[in-house]
Amino acid sequence: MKDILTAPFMVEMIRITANMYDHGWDERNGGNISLLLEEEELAEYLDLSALIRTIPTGFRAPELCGKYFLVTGTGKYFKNVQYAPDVNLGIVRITDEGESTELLWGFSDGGKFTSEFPAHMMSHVARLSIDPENRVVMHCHPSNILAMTFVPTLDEREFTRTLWQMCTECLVVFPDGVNVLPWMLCGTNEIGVVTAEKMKTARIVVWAQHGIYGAGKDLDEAFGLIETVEKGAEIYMKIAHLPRINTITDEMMHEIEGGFKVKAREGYLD
Ligand code: 2HA
Ligand code: ZN
Repeated sequence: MKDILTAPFMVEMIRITANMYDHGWDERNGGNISLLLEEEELAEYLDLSALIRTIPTGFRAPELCGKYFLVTGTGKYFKNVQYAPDVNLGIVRITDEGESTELLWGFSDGGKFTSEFPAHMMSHVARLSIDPENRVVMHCHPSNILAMTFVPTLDEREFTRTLWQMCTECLVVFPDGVNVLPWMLCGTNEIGVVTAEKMKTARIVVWAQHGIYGAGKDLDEAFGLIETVEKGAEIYMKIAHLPRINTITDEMMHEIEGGFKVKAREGYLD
């Protein structure tokens, strides 16, 4: 059996949590990540019949039954993952129609997965139904996107268009746009259900006055998505109070569509 701390998925998870912390996106215990693992890749590192304990989920997700996730722990700090991965991360197998999990590695202080496990798992179900390659759901609290949810309307078309206008790369990186949820209590099944519904039409869901969810086929893609949305929001927060003399027009965005072979979300450009 190979050392799991050398597994590419583990190395990448440790690097990305440290990087996100360094970006200021994950203060204290803020943020959480879940990464879908393949049974074959995991079997090189773990005895998949050796279960440590079971942890109930409190929701149903039959679509995920038998699947494996590397996930961040509840109450754990991203800044500490690199120093004690086995305390701050865990690997679970989903069982009982999604109502329970079997812990196979990690959470070695008796901990459990993130309080946002419902939003993560339900979002995996939603994204996999659209894109079978999806592996990652990532949540964090970047300052500018959070700040931006106080200023313009939360109308998704308007919010998305504002971000697309902030840098040329925005339309290229997230042509599917940004979905937005009004403030809701986090850590519940209810916010999980509505987040997952929003994940069916875009890979980014903003939680007003809280943070952002991104999904992708790997950690880099989800990170890059969030990074680009946050850059757009940063530009917006720098200019929102100033008269806007120039902008990226819809005509220019149609040029971007042609040049980069991307298609803006239906009805979002004039
Ligand atoms: O606790 O970010 O949304 C971590 C969070 C909750
Ligand atoms: Zn959060």
